[in-house]
Amino acid sequence: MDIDSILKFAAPEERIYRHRCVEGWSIVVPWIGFSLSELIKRAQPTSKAKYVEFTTVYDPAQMPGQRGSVLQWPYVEGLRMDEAMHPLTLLCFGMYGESLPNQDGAPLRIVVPWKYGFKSAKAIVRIRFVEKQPVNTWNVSAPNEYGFYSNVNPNVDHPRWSQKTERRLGEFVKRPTLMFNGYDQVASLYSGMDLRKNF
Ligand SMILES: Nc1nc2c(c(=O)[nH]1)N[C@H]1C(S)=C(S)[C@@H](COP(=O)(O)O)O[C@H]1N2
Ligand SMILES: [Mo]
Repeated sequence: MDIDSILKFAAPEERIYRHRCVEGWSIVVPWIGFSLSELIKRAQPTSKAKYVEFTTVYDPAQMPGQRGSVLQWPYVEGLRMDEAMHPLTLLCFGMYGESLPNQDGAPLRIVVPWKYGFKSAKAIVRIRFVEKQPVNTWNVSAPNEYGFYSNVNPNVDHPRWSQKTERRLGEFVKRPTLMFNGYDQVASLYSGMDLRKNF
């Protein structure tokens, strides 16, 4: 599927989402896109597909940060199929009323508003449906600090800092962090799961 046909799968929507970084700051962003489910439906994965894996651009000539080994490149992220199909999961190609700037993940990224920011893979070049849980880049880098699920959760601290509060960019006083970043409608995806173990 080429980018021009993907962009025509559904009408673009503006979605104003809270974004909570794992490092304790947050921002509200007006994204443009449509539900990732629109693309997945057209790809027609079989019932063997349990997860979706996103591989992103690796181009050290253009992206000097990739010349070092801060992380294992390319940056890879993943979602469980039901998370990827959730209507809140956005396939994103714009923000602030304009097309997505390169640094925010042009031409295509995902935005998963109830998870920490690093789950929202930018500059996607390949999407695969897989049986096994994808290995995500930050989890490879520090498995005890960054899990696969990474749902925003004020009750599960990062090993090096509290996740109970956050600083909204531009504000001085910290605000309380909300479970699932306030997107309670996703809670049923995790019923019966120990979110302390599956951090
Ligand atoms: N391809 C790619 N996607 C990525 C990253 C990255 O390094 N490479 N960083 C992640 C992290 S840690 C965050 S906080 C968000 C930042 O998105 P923004 O640059 O639009 O603010 O992108 C995520 N997606
Ligand atoms: Mo981040």
